[in-house]
Amino acid sequence: MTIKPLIILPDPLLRQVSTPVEQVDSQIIQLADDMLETMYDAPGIGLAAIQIGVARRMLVIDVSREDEENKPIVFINPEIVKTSDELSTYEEGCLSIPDYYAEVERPAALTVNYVDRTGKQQTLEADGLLATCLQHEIDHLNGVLFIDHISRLKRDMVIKKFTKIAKAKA
Ligand code: GNR
Ligand code: NI
Repeated sequence: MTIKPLIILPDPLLRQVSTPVEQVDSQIIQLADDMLETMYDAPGIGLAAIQIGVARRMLVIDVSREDEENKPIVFINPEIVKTSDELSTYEEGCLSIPDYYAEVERPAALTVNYVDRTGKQQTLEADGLLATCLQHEIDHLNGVLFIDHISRLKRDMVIKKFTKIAKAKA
């Protein structure tokens, strides 16, 4: 397992649409394990493959509390098949947009079909933080960031700030 460097805004990779995983082979399992190690190291509660530069439809999540044992979940080719009419608001952050947080409203619950780390088709019903995190990660697979769900003024300010930082480092 390897900790990989994180892709940071405004890297255009974050806007790329990821492609489906065709087969869960040893390379994909290795990628999932690297993603988990990178997520725990950050630390974060979720990570999409594109955040370490791999444009495949894969994400990992662990929303267990610190005083609980780890509950890693690997989602391959996730598809949202149902969302609740009820909405909920969470303060979101993103490992690719360090130290910026904003409230985002999303469906409070959803049902997701996906392939697990063993190649088996699964269905999961989620609510609470897991539902929010799943939607945040599935957005990444489509090149969408949580700042796309806030006001244009705020979004433009964040992008401007991170563009400046990237230029100063270049
Ligand atoms: O670590 C993370 N925390 C978080 C908090 C609220 C809503 C979504 C998230 S996901 C984020 C990690 C990340 O950037 N995943 O793409
Ligand atoms: Ni994110």
